[in-house]
Amino acid sequence: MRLVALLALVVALPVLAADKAPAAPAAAARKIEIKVTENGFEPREIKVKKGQPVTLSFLRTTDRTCIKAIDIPAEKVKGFELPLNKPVELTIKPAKAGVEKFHCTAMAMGDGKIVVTD
Ligand SMILES: [Cu+2]
Repeated sequence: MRLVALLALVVALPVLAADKAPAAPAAAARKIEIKVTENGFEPREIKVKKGQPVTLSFLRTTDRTCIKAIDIPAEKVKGFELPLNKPVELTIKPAKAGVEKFHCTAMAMGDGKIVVTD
């Protein structure tokens, strides 16, 4: 009886471990918080690694600027809405080193920079 239970456990363990494996990569995305205040983007410049997914968490805390939606042309992001006082997340995976700019959709203002390094 005891042997059967032990065998069942030995058989079940690798299955349980295998079940959990696919969830790991999603947790790997680094998160960077960017606020949109009366001063614009804070921080205005962020640094990321090429080929590594990064989640940008935007929180707009003011209605007094024109930054209510943003574009990141290099990532083909256009008109990404930033609701007031509600964090929104956007995951990108920069493919090459360099500087990717982000700015308000309305007037291309804000001068945000994503510095992508090798
Ligand atoms: Cu603007």
